[in-house]
Amino acid sequence: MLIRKAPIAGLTENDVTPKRLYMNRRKIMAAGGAVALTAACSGPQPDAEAQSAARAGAGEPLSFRETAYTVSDGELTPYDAVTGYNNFYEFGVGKSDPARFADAMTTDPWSVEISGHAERTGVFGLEDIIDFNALEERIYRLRCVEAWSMVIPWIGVPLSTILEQFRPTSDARYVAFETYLNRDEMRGVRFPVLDWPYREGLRMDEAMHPLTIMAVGLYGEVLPNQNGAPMRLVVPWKYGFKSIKSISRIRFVAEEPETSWKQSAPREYGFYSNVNPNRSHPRWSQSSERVIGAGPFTRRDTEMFNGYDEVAPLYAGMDLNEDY
Ligand SMILES: Nc1nc2c(c(=O)[nH]1)N[C@H]1C(S)=C(S)[C@@H](COP(=O)(O)O)O[C@H]1N2
Ligand SMILES: [Mo]
Repeated sequence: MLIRKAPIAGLTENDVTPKRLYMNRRKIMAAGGAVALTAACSGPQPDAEAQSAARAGAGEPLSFRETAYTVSDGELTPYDAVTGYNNFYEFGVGKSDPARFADAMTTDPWSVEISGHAERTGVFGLEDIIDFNALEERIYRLRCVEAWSMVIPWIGVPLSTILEQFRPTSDARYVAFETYLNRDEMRGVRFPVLDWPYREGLRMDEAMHPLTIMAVGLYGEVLPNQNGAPMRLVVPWKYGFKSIKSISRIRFVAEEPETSWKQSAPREYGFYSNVNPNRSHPRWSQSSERVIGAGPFTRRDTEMFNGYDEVAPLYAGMDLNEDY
């Protein structure tokens, strides 16, 4: 078996998920169904010490449960594309800038400020708000509004399990998120491409939807910085830009919050950012998407809600050409 790094004390070989093996297991799963895989992969839960060690560095292995959310039909995007072709403008606007420069970001220790309409607020450590013994894998397609997409095995927890801990009040109709901002560590924020810090938001029901996760890993490992370590949203039925990286602030608010992309170009990027193949971006079509990692000419038709039809009731009565 292929192990790049020595296993961490407390983790057995079974907990380590090298990428090649991962890929092979995925192929077996495609052939043999998910049930057998779940049995083959459920290992012992490592203790808390091993868990905090495991999250100490990008690329260290994480333990997680397989879940039924292997809802995407596509092949997994190769690891090198997932971690080498990124949007993280705080480190530059080039696709390879995040992989080159995001290592400068300090992600441990990490604290998150929780404020607004909730009974419990304050500053919390990453381990206080995420249960590293309850991680699950979700294979989701992330689609950028630039009309490309990737299929990524994310590791994380439902966002609802995080938000519930703070007991939001009935005034909390939206949740606003902010990315960490450090001018010494982020070479891209010298340029006013966006109004920093990067901001995003969800309506409360979108945030609490079981498909919405806070990811802490991918491909069985702690998130690399370029993918938004130590925690980032993944909202699979929306444009990738809703999936805000390296979150350091969460606010429960009554009004629709400002979001960075909408603020920078309101005609191009809306608050809802739902994948809607019928609504073109003003400068290009959204009807099909380039499949990253699959060769330059491989495209697929873009699906409404990225194929996650179960979210349609959230938008009943809204015109998604208007509320884009
Ligand atoms: N803080 C922050 N979060 C961000 C971005 C960013 O520039 N800064 N880019 C967004 C966009 S446009 C996309 S498509 C996804 C890309 O995620 P990935 O690099 O992990 O594939 O991150 C989103 N989250
Ligand atoms: Mo994007």
